[in-house]
Amino acid sequence: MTCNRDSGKQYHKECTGLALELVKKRTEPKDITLFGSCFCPYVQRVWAAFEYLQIPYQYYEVDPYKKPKDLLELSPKGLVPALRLDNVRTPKALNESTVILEYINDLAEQQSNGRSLLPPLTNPYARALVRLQSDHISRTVIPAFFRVLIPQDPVKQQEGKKEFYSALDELVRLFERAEKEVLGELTSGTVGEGERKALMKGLGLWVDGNENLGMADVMVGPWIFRATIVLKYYRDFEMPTGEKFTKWMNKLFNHPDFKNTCSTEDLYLDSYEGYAYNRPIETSQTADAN
Ligand SMILES: N[C@@H](CCC(=O)N[C@@H](CS)C(=O)NCC(=O)O)C(=O)O
Repeated sequence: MTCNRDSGKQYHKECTGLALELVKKRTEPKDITLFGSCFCPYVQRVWAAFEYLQIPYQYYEVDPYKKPKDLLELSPKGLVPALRLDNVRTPKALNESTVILEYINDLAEQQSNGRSLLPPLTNPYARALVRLQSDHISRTVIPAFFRVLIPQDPVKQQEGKKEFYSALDELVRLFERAEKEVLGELTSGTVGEGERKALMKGLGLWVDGNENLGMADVMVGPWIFRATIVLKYYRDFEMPTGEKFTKWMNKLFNHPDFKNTCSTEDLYLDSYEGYAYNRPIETSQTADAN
C-alpha cells in the first residue's frame, strides 16, 4: 500500500539495529576516520567496502546538514562520506564516495590481504567491464531512483518507475555480459578451479557460487536496499521479480559486510519522508553536487 500522509518526520542522526552494533565496534581511533551519516546511501557503499576489504577505520557519525567544521575541513561542500587520513605524514582528506571506494580498494590490493572489489590486475578487461557497471550505476540507476521518489505528480512517478526498471534491466545485462565474457571461456577445463575463483571475485554476487562482494554490489546495494523499503512504501514500487535478480538481491542483503551496515527499516522510512513529500532541507548542498 502506498502511504499518503506526511507526518513531518526528520532524518535520523544515529544508526539503529545491526549498523548501530557495528558503530559501537568501530569507535577506536584509527589512521582512517570515516565521517558518515546513518541514512546516507553514499556512506553505506563506502562503509560496506571498508568492512569487506578489512581495512581498519574509525566510524564517526556527523550531521551533514549542520555542516560541522571538522566535516568541512575534509569535504568542501560538507557532504558525507568523507575520510580523514592520518596514515600519511600530514593529515589529509578525501571525499566523493566513488573516489573513496577506488582509494580503499587500492589500499587493500597494495596490502595484498587477498581482498579486492575488482577482478585481478592481471585482467584489465575484466576490471573495465566491472567499471562499466559502476559507471551505469552512477549515471543511470541512481538518478532513476530519485525520479521515482522525488516527483509529486503520479504521472511523473510512473515515468520514473519505467526509467528505474529499464536502468535495472541494463544493469542485469552488464552483469551477464561480464559473467559471460570473463568466465564463459573458462568452461573448457583448461583453467584450474583456483583461477576461476580468483576471476569470479571482482565480478561480485551476481555470479553463481561467488560469495565475495564486488564493486558494483557495493556501488548499487544501498539504493537497491532503499528501493525495497522506501520506494515500496511511498511509491508502491515493486522490485523486478526475475529469479536470478531476486537471488542476487538476497545474497546482497544477507552478505554480512552489507547487512551489518544496515539500520532498521523505520530509520529509512523516517529519513526519506522529507524527499517523498518534497520538504527540501534548506542547508542541503546536494542539488548541484550529485
Ligand atoms: N557525490 C557524493 C554525494 C554525497 C551526498 O550527497 N551525501 C549527502 C547525504 S546522503 C550529504 O552529505 N548531504 C548534505 C547536503 O546535502 O548538504 C558522493 O558520492 O559522495
